[in-house]
Amino acid sequence: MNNNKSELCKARGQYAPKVPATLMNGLKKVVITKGEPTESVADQARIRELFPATYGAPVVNFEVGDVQDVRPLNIGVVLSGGQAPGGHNVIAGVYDGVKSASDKSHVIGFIGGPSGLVNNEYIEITDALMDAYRNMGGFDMIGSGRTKLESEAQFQKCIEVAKQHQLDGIVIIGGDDSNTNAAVLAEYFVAQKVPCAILGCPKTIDGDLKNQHIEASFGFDTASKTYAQLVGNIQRDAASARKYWHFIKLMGRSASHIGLEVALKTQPNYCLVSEEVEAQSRSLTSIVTELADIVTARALEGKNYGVALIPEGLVEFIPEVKALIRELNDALVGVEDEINAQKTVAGKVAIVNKGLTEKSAAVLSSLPEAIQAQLLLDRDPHGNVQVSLIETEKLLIELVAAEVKARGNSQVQFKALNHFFGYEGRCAHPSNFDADYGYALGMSAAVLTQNHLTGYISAVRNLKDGTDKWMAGGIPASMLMNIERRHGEDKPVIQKALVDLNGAAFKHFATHRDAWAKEDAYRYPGPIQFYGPEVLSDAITETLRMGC
Ligand code: FBP
Repeated sequence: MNNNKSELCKARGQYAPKVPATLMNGLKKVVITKGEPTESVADQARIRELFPATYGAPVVNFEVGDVQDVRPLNIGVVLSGGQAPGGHNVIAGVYDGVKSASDKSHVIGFIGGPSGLVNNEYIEITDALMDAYRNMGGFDMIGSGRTKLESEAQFQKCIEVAKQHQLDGIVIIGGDDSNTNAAVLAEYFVAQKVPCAILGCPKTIDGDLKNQHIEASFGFDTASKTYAQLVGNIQRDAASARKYWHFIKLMGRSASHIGLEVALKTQPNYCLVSEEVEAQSRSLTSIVTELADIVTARALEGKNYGVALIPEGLVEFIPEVKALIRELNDALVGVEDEINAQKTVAGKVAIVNKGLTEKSAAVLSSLPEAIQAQLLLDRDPHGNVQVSLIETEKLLIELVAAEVKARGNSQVQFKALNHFFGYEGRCAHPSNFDADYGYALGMSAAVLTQNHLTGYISAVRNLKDGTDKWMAGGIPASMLMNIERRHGEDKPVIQKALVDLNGAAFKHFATHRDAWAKEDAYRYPGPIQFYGPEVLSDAITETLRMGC
């Protein structure tokens, strides 16, 4: 436990998260109401077949009322995947929730993510430990990991662990893949008649775990506000120094929600939205041409500076690179040792080329060597390309510089700096929104456990309105499932939410971007405010405000 607390940490430790009215009086005063049976978002017959025990469960809402069956609860919590501000508050919500039912309740935290659950590596959460992490960023209280729960042997170990600790519930706090794992585990536990609820909580800074029922994932608010502050600062520097273009890659593995949100907050000269790139089948060349056009037009107005935002996942949405990555994922299988033994990138490429079509081999060889090397790196345990390691911002600078040079206009001075804002935002102090939202999600998970509900994801809705109007409850995870092709197999997975090109947020951006490219319409959001006028301290994201 770190006792070297800054003044802000001390002050934030005292912050009491605001909770929806139904959760205000603890677990003894929350009853549930159940809606109609539900269906999955797609592939209903197949999902029903794969989740016979948990499919069709109703949406659950909470109401204030007296609970008859109040008992101590034991819950295990797991943090899964990338850090997101608000994670410690989910644990605090679970902790305070079960303690409000009985002071004999226990919470244990599994260490290092799902592997901690499988290997029974855990820590008892005490008052002192919990108090040290209330409203703090990061996941360092228990750590996180990306181990995929998929094998029967892992599930069996989870059962042994649940029985050993007499757990009433296990709460898996994660993104779409982790919540999918939670749903599969819930189904397995029911089939094996293990009376321990398995619940999910929507976490990810990427903002892509949302739908009609889950309005946002926690972490998106703080991360996008942190990046917006940094982008605003750079815009001011660019407008002051008037000598650099700044190419800024923003985290967000697949979807461009973060890029779009930051663009709405800061109004930069350029922002790519990967979903649009894919929808329009845009090539890398066309992106470079467009950027070079903007650089040139601004230079002719005497503005040899600007700011361009690039979503982290871009390369996977450019059709020719997407096809290349798909082929690489197969071509890399079985030749890892041979590739690792090669000392040069050219040597590695020569090996992998044997498994590529002529077109993809040509795309690979057209990329700078550093990018080739990054594309050949190992995939994460869920099979994802590690896009945070691919330096798309440098690639674009290199290609735009070459294009500008080829055009030969001496008025255009293209000097560019690259930035990647990713890890800077994932562990920031949670905004009030994420502190409140995470806490409410955790408490909701405790209520679901109290009611023996399994295979649910904690859900808090009406997030656009103040916390007093928030509605807490649970959504059956099977409702969010569809079948997708993963590693050559059809798998049930929670649908990832990409940017809706017909949504208000994207439309606002699309309407204004041409003006933003020419003028300096920069906005400077400044740092997250924790205190002071609510319009500042409790501001929600543009994405949420616009209902996207
Ligand atoms: P989750 O989907 O697990 O929330 O992680 C999101 C993320 O922060 C992405 O934005 C990023 O591409 C990735 O994690 C980075 O992964 P790692 O934590 O392994 O560096």
